[in-house]
Amino acid sequence: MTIDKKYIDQLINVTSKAALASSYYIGKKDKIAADKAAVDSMRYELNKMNISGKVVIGEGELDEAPMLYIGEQLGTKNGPILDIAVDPLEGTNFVANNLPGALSVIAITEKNNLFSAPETYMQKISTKINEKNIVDLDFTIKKNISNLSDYLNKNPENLTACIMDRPRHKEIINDLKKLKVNIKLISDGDVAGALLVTNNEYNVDIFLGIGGGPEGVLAAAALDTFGCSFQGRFLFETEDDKNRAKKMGIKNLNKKYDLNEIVSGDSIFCATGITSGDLVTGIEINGNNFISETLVTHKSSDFKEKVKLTKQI
Ligand code: VTB
Repeated sequence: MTIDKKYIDQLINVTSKAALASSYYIGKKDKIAADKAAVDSMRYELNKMNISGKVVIGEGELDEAPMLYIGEQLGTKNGPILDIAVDPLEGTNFVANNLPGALSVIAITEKNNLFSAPETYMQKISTKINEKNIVDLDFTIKKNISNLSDYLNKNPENLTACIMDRPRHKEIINDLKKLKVNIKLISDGDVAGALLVTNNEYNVDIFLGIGGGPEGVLAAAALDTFGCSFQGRFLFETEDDKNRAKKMGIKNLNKKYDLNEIVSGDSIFCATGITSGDLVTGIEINGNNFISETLVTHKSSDFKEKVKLTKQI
């Protein structure tokens, strides 16, 4: 079974409209309003689609954030049953402060093919290669870099690692420095960070570190089509996190997941730029029209392109 190509255009429309809605808050120092604008637009557009969609990765659970919450049903119910992961505004700080890299992101799969997880942190690693036992979450940084260096036939000083700038990454960053690996530090936005391994134009060989779990699942959906590797381990730290995970059917809380355990089968992924960043350019308003750029992947048709769209506001 595959997901019909016709949904590609419809999803580009969904993330483009959400990006436009959020773009009105660029530089307005209001993360909440920027997020709400993207969420409301995304829900409105998804509800027009002939699908029977269920949010499996969203903006929290019903009791805590009643906006595109996990379990929410979307669409006219007149169409295929799909799992949906959303991050209507990835990089709230970017929009609030007019910084590069804000995205509106969605991924869909067929029913039960997208990992359903509560919002917790996730330890992640992604690389441009798709080969087992070269790079692994359980290996030391030294072993990963040495294996990657051998595999790519590049000295560590010619490798670049992307990682979020967080105190929790101090040790990893120190290890990378000792190995003379170039480091690309990002302040937020680790969906985009993980996707920088997908094309040599970004000059990133490996992405690693701890970021949001939902962002990990979304990135995995795109990395699958690009044939890149991804591994993630959810970090359930509090008792509350552990209980929520168990309620969602997660038995082994320490499990390391390979890409295809997080996303399987066919998928479509769309990430539209709100502010311009490494991956895509931001929303441009031109009179009554707006122009969006969306990174799109569709697994079964091996489609992976950046799509520019001009639409009436
Ligand atoms: C990341 C990143 C987000 O949160 O998941 C990160 O992709 C993780 O949380 O853009 P911390 O900020 O607590 O490290 C964001 O930076 C913001 O939602």
